[in-house]
Amino acid sequence: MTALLAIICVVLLAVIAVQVGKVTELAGKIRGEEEVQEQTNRMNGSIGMIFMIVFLVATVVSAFYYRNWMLGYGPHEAASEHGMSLDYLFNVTLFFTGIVFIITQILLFYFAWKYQGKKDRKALFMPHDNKLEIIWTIIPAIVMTFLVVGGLDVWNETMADVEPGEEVIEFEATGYQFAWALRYPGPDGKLGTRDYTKINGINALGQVWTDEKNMDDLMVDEIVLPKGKKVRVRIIARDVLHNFYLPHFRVKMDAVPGMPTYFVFTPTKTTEEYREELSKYPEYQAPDINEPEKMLWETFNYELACAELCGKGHFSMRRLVRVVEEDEYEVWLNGQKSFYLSSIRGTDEDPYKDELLDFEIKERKAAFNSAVNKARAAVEDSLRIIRLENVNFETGSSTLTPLSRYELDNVVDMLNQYSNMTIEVAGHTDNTGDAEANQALSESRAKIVYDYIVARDIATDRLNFAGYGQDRPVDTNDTDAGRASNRRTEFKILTQ
Ligand SMILES: [Cu+2]
Repeated sequence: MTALLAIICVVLLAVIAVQVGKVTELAGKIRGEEEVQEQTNRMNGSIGMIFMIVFLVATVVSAFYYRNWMLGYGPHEAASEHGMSLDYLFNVTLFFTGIVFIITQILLFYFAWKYQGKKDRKALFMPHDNKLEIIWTIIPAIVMTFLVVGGLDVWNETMADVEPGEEVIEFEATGYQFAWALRYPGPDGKLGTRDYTKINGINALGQVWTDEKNMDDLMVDEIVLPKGKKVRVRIIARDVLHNFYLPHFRVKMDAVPGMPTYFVFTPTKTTEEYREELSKYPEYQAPDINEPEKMLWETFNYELACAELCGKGHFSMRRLVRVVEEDEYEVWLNGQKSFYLSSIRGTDEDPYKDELLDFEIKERKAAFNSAVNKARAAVEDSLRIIRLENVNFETGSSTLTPLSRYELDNVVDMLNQYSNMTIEVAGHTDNTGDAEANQALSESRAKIVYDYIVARDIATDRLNFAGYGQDRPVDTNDTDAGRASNRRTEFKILTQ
């Protein structure tokens, strides 16, 4: 129905246009072509003047009306050091081009009105005027020189890299369809190397795990930065062109596959300070549609966007940016766990799967020693038993897993330290399967541990071994967790 009405309207308008044309033609014939031409000229001139006034007023009024929503104006001062200079440069350019824009528009429409065609008016023939040429070449040239020189100065400041040895926080942003992978260097302050051939389902960046610098690198969901510190972002893309855009910091740089780019900037306002600024403007006193119990200024966040139309999921490349005071940044950074330790350690991807890292060896040794000290101090017999948490066997067999040797070495070290100590090594199983088989398995497992220790030059009269099968459970055999805790290797301090 609406479509039908619209079609009818269009047809009627076309009919009116044709009729007006016909009437004008007839009027021309009656009153004479020239008089009609003059009347049309007058009308065109006046309509032009009205258009000019409405257009200029609307331009200025709308810019004024929306000033507090625009980056660079009202509360939206730049939140970075170089951003202030960029905004200043933009405003200087806007000032000069604005003057030229308004003068040209006024002259354009005024001349069309003032010199409209009249019967006895003749056009002035002016093929060339040196004075005019000089004026409108020299003035723009001088203004342009100042703008370009000033602009270059700001450009060099904006694009400057860090000096060698300068203190800087560096992180890496990799754009891909459709998100950003954000990597921080961890406590060593250095980002580890990458190799595209290593990229797979869990190693999205192709980090090389044999490079020690990679082990403490963090993958984060949100960019957190301290106020007043220089930040350098390494920017790259994995598939197509993306663009790393932080509008509030006036940072914008292409992310190009295969060609690393960078941007250096210094945040000058924390998120809280920026919110505080916004709260002074009535535009931000309205409730947020998404969180009606909060005002717009309270829910403000800096953000990272992709400023390249990179595909249909482009919109989802938004990430939040949080600028905090330096001590809060330290707390945040220390609370993050390295990607290697949380997601790669122990998996098939891990080249160190079958060995412990230095800090893990130290941690386990400390835990073992404290258990030994506790047992040595105990009076009751049952408390003198130490469970070997990190001694494990392949399922159903008495083959030690590669990582078990570290714990067994701790046992050897203990026996060397307390030269009068004697122990009994004991194997236990859960109640799954045949009791006799379990008995045999527990015995052979205890024997393997015994053999390992004896092979490390501990006298055979200082230890013996026993298998107890499923007879001495320490937990229920009805749950997985219970059975796991019943399958165990332990030793008992007999004399110390
Ligand atoms: Cu993108």
